[in-house]
Amino acid sequence: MEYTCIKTYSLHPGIGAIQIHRPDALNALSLQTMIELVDAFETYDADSAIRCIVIHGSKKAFAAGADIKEMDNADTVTMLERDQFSRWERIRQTKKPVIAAVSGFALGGGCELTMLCDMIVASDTAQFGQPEINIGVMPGAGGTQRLTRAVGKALAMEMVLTGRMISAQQAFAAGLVNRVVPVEYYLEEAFALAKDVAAKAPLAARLAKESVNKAFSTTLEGGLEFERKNFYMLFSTADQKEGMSAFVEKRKPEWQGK
Ligand code: DAK
Repeated sequence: MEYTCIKTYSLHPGIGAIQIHRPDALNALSLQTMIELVDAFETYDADSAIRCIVIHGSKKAFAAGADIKEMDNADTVTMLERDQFSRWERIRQTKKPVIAAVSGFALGGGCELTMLCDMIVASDTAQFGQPEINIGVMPGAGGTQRLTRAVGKALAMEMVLTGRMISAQQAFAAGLVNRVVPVEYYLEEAFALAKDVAAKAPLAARLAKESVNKAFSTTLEGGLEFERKNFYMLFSTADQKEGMSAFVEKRKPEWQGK
């Protein structure tokens, strides 16, 4: 697929990068942007050379939300027919670890997109918010659910009901982001984290990601059972043998992803 709203590139081995690129609209997530994002995520997910994905926008905006200019005249049927939700679901189903590198605005769908990722590296200029209430609606891609789980009811309720943004430091204090770094270094920091993740055994990373995410959709008992099965499953991989032998032999493991 030819991309017009995003760019994809790979500067480091094992790491697939996606840049949302609609500078005139603060990277608003238009329908076309979502179609391209799904394609980029699925392409990287299917590529065995890629072990971690980094998504970012520009210094000014990660993404200022869904494209309001595409929604202002839409009715319920149009919104249902566009079936945007299925695209968000497809992104959520990415099996490889995904890191969001966020600078500037991450609002509405932009904030929701960061929360679909597994880790968030924020620049000190990042601002997170769910301002949908200011335009007469409410979050529609997980904002009321994932934000509440990430930052707790008090702050989520305040953000969703007032539309106010929080700073990167507030987001860090609330547990929404992994770290905050000066804006000059946020991409470097995100890629350093991605390199660390990409150096691990791919199947273990995939099942570990799946297991952590399971904690958000099941009981503790169900989650522990899920975790246990994934743990046992890794004992039938070549990488488990390699990882443990390498430890015993005091050498660096070489992963096959098998
Ligand atoms: N959509 C379209 N255009 C946008 C945009 C957006 N969300 N945000 C900014 N822009 C455009 C502006 O219209 C402006 O374009 P021109 O007028 O120059 O043509 C350009 O980007 C620069 O924006 P500003 O001039 O406004 O820049 P400022 O620095 O003054 O202000 C701002 C920055 C981020 C505070 C402001 O632009 C703003 O408030 N933007 C809107 C933020 C917002 O309300 N976001 C939430 C949108 S609703 C769904 C899944 C998800 C969603 C919905 C459904 N399904 C699964 C069904 C998500 C919904 C949303 O995200």
